Amino acid sequence: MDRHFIDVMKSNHTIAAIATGPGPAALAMIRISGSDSARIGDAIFTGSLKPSAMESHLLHYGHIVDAGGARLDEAMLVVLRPPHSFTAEQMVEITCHGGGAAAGAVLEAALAAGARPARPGEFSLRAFLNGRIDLAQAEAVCDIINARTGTAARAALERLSGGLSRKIAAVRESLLDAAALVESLIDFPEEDIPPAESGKLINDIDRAREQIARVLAGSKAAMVLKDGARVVIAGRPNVGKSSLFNMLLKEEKAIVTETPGTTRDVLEGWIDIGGIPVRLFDTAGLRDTLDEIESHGMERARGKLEQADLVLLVLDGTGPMDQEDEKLLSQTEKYARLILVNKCDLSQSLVNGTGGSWLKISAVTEEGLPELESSIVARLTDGQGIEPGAASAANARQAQLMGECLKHLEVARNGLQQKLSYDLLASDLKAAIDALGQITGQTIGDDILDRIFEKFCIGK
Ligand SMILES: Nc1nc2c(ncn2[C@@H]2O[C@H](COP(=O)(O)OP(=O)(O)OP(=O)(O)O)[C@@H](O)[C@H]2O)c(=O)[nH]1
Ligand SMILES: [Mg+2]
Repeated sequence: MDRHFIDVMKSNHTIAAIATGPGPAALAMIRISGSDSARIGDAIFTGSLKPSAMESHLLHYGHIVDAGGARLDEAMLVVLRPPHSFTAEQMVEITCHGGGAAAGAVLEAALAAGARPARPGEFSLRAFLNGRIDLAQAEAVCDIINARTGTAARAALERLSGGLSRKIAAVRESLLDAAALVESLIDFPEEDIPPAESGKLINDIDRAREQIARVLAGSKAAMVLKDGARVVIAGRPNVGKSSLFNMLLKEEKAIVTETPGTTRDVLEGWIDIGGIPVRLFDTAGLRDTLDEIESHGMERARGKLEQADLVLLVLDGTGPMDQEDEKLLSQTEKYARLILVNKCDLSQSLVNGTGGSWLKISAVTEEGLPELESSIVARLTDGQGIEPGAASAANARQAQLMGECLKHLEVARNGLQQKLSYDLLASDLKAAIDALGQITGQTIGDDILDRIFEKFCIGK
């Protein structure tokens, strides 16, 4: 069987990687971590001081050289002595010129001097294994790198700072105290257990349930902030879908004309709506048609509807509701949707037959835009809204573990009320504590660590 990726990563070999992205750039950064990092620095850096003689955290100018002493690039080098580095190990960070060639040559030199190429997430894994950050914080590192909006980055930074971890740790501590109390009661005959103890346990469990439920309740918003959402604009031809798309995108990307059937292909663009990264799609107008090209476009539009987190169904407010509108209203009922009545800057004759809450907008004058944006945020977050500072489960793994914790606590509470055995209670509490421990990484198997860290990028 293959050796666990984690086993390889747990070895303390000194590792190196380019931490910055590929492509032309002013600067690039190469990271080296492990007890040999300063020695490797000595072999590849020439300047007024050898890295092994440098003071920690002070930047030095010099050149990176190959084994024969030939200069590869100009560089700045810093040595970070343990435990004050990202990995809590000795680290060397080299800033050289950007673009693949210079950074690649510096990395090659570090590898030739004895470093091993780092695997994806290996620096973060070492930070976790060395106790610098917990697992929820390591996941937040990944989330910051992948954040598409400033708000999403801020929410991830809050998790990296330990916002979520502290909440989980506090509940876990209180449950550990409760479990200790239960252990002390196990040998008591049932009838001798003081009622005060049992009341305290119920209170402790209820408080833990409440706190975890609160953290879990914000998870929809936290996840949509992190993962983004797919929002699809759909409707009959000529109702103003492409105009709305351009307005939200703040760019004249889609062709807009008075001729129905203008848009054929699906167009897309990323926008920030209330901090949520939204992948917005403009689609071909839906109607009965014999035109082959238009039919293909409509097929694509219907495909996009299936994948949408939210559909913006656009109606034209200037004409009366017709059969096509009725048909689209019923066809899109199964999707999460907002119904928009467009062209509200012109005289209106559309009557809201269903009495539902339809939003009036104008893709020309931008009337109704703030209401539209806040409605989109509300729908995408199940009404929770966006709070980047809130500590919430930010991925399916964390949410699932919180759900498991709640389930075990509920069983424990019911058992207490029914005066079931304290042995059972102890095992329910232990299961709840373990679930929380897996969120922060105190109790977690190597296979799960494998799965989490392999998703990271190299150099992080
Ligand atoms: N006055 C006014 N005109 C609008 C508004 N929105 C769109 N229009 C006009 O309506 C016409 C159709 O707009 P488009 O955005 O191309 O409509 P569409 O739904 O994308 O049409 P297809 O791509 O053909 O399905 C254009 O002449 C737009 O200028 C609006 O809010 N007010
Ligand atoms: Mg269009």
